Amino acid sequence: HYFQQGWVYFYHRFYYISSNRTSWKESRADCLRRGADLIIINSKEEQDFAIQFQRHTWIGLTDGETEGIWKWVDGTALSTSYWRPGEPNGYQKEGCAEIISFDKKKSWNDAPCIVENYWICEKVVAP
Ligand code: 2F8
Ligand code: CA
Repeated sequence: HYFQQGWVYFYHRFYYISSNRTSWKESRADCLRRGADLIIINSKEEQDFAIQFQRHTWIGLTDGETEGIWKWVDGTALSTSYWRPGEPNGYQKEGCAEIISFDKKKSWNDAPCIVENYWICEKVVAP
C-alpha cells in the first residue's frame, strides 16, 4: 500500500506524515520542532484525511492532565469524537489517543503514551 510521507497540503493546512514510530511525547516534540503540533481533528474531512494512511498514528489528544478529561494539545475540549466502540477504556494507564482502525466513523483508541506509533503533525499555512 502506497502512502505519502513528509509534508502534505490539505484544506488550508500542512500535515507532516512521519516515516517512523515513537512515543506520543516524542511525536509531539518532533511536531513542535517542525513549527507544528500533533494533529487536532475537528472535522469529518480531517478525520477522513487522517485515517487514509492506514497505520497506528498518534493524534494530539490526551487526558494526561486530568484522567478521563480528553483535551487537544491546543487546550481545547473534545467535542466531535471518533472513538471505537468501547473506547476510551483506560486499559493499563492509557493517556494518549491513537488512530487504529480504518472505520471512518470510529477509529480512535486510548493507548499507553509510551507505545511507539507513527504520527501526524499539523501546521496552519502562514497568511
Ligand atoms: O480491545 C481493545 C484494547 O486492545 C488493546 O488492549 C488489549 C489496546 N492496548 C494497546 O494498544 C496497548 C487497548 O488500548 C484497547 O482498548
Ligand atoms: Ca484503549
